[in-house]
Amino acid sequence: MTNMLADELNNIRLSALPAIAVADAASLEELRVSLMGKTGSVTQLLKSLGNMEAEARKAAGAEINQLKAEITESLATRRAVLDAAALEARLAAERLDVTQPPRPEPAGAIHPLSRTMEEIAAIFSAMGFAIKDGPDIESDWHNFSALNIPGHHPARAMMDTFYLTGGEVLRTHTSPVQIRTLLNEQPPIRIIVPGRTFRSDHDATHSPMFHQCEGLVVGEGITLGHLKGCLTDFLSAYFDVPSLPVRLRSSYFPFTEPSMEVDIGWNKKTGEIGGGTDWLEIGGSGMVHPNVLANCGIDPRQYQGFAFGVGLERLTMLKHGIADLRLFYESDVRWLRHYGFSPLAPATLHEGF
Ligand code: 2U9
Repeated sequence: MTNMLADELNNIRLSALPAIAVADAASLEELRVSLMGKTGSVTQLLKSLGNMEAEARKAAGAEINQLKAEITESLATRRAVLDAAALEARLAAERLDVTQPPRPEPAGAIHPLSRTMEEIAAIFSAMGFAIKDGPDIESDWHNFSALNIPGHHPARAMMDTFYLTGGEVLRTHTSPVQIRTLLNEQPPIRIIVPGRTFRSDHDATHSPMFHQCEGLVVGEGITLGHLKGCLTDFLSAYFDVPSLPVRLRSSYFPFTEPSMEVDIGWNKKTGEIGGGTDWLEIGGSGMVHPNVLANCGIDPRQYQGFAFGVGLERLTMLKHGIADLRLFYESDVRWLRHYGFSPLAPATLHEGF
């Protein structure tokens, strides 16, 4: 090895290694390129080996490669130090304080109709009723004929609905679910059916889509006394009035015989439920018509039943002082914020049952 080469190697070593040891990320890359890149000084020295005699090349090659190894190692050491420092800095900058309280996000609200359904479900569950549901689209038979409403019956006009091209209808009441239950299960049966219903009606007090909850009890020896007791317990719990006056008033439905409107006592002037001497219609009821039981394969001489129906919008409006039915469906978040219920405050009315 010539003295000249030895000096050059030494110069590179003395200038490169201390520079690498203190370089930042950008200058480290510059140093790497200037030393080991295609035209870097160490690379040039390696290339110059080609012009040497075999003997000299062996000695020089070993020295240059030794320098190359030292530089490679110090580059790697410095890079590792810089990477670790960069990671530390990032971890410090992106630190999350998990003990910080959450931002006050606007909470969602339970729609008043859903709340009413939950309350009714809670009350009837405590009385041993099961909760059923079924399809919105029904056959003519399940919605009308099975319920003792034949094709020519004027009740069909009162329950005008939306007819689908295949002959099905949007159900006008939840009663088809009771029909399905009577077809599939044996008495004793105790069910309520909350759900969406449809009629071809649209004005301030009627919506083409609305909600009902119907109930059905079928067993041996079921009487009108059971019907009145059950409705009285339900209505007093729902309106939170312990001795709510309940009156059954004679009426007509094709699927019940006898049939009765259900009224509760209130004060028409003040709107107070349970007080006063006025009566307010709240739903319908009756003893299940023998034809309906027979249509479902249940012997009406052995089994009797009672049924009832209430409108959920009406029950909700009365309890919470909501004046206009149409507001239920407008999805106005200001209305929902006012009349909605906290998801964290579940129905508690049935406490004490
Ligand atoms: C079966 C047998 C009998 C369900 C009943 C009513 C009376 C009734 C109305 C209340 C307000 C509908 O939403 S509303 O307009 N409902 O008056 N519903 S008896 O009777 C049945 C149901 C199913 C198998």
